[in-house]
Amino acid sequence: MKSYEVNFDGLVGPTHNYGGLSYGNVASQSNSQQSSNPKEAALQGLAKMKALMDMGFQQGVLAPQERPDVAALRRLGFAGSDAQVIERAAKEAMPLLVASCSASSMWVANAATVSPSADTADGRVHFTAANLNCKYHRSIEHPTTSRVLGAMFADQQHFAHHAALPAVAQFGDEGAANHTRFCRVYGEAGVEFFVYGRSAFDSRYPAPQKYPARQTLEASQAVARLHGLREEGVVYAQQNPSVIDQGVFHNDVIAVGNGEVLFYHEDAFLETDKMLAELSSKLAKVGGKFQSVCVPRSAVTVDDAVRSYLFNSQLLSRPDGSMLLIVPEECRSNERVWQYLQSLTGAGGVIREVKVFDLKQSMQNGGGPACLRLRVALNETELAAVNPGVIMTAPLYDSLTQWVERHYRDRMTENDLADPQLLLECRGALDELTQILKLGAVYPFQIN
Ligand code: SUG
Repeated sequence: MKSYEVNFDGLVGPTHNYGGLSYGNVASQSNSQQSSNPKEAALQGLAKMKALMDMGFQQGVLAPQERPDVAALRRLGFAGSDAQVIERAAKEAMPLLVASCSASSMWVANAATVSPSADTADGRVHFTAANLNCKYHRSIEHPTTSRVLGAMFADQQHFAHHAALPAVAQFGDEGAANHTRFCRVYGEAGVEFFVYGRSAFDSRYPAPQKYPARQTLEASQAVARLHGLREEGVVYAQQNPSVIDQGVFHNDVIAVGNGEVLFYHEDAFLETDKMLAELSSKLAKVGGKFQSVCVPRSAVTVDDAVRSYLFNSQLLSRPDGSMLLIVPEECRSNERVWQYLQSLTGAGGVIREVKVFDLKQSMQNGGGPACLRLRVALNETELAAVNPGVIMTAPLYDSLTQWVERHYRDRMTENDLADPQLLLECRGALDELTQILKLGAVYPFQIN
């Protein structure tokens, strides 16, 4: 049976802004308080989805969340009408209003961890929504994420959904941003690779000194158990704590894998050789031939990687078995990174082509091409069971583009977030979106 990697991209929501909310994420911190352009952000994302679809890849779309999140503000004690809740939060606790307005759900690599049916004990595709416990503005995403994923992958014969892990830092889980799957063919059993930043229950593991390690070993292990993965099909590795302290807040900022290939930076992991050997032997047991492409620090420094987002790229398989790398524009403007990419694609290895996309609006908050997509490997039968409303087509691209043009503002600053009109605008837009994507009622304003 045919199988595919389907990329579901997060549609950027209408409140996209630079709140400076993510300590440890260099871009988010350094662009804090700049004015943003939500319309441009959404169109840049849609252009990437369309381009991949046009290249022949399976592409889907994941809806944004209801923001401002008035219900979250109410839980923090702001009361009255919706307009009063926003007004009071703006007056008394602006940072909380900003957090409740973040469009951060666009980075759907953090929405969930997904295990394809060939890896799981019950032969279904398993999803665990990420608790995103490290940052308040992200920790409020998972209830709606679960409803949206449930509406996209509704068929219980093929899809199993798990609630987010307990909402404490010890089980901090950031989803697919720290999870990669290696396989020979998408529809066959593979090896799932979980990368964690620290252990919450075992003090022998080192930890970063400056910035938080968002993913714990215990969270990764819990996800593997929930999904029914075999021990032989799982590899755990620790991220190098010193790169977390240099701004590598997720593994997908320093490594990316696809098929039988891992593309990674020399400084990405601890005990790299041991980890590579385990990946290689476990992949061999399911018929795969592991291949690693290491980028030496002499060619690209960790700082270059963090600034250019070289590794936050999408590594995609082409029909002839070679691979294509989708990188952000920032890779072309970094001389060393661009030079490295020229030599990589010219060397006759597996990665043959690079395509550049302008995703500046998202990049300025620390979200590159790979952050914007959630990969779901599906066989033909499973793909047919996905809600067809969320699969990208030329007409869907047109409707979404027009929808963005109609509803999005082209400039947003902190002051705009305090405007109660924004809430009405967003709800109107999202109500229409759920009809376009045939999701049914998924947002708090639609179900309460
Ligand atoms: O969680 N930025 C996101 C970026 C997530 C990128 N995802 C992956 N690497 N997979 C984060 O730090 C910034 C929001 C703000 O500052 O307005 C933010 O949430």
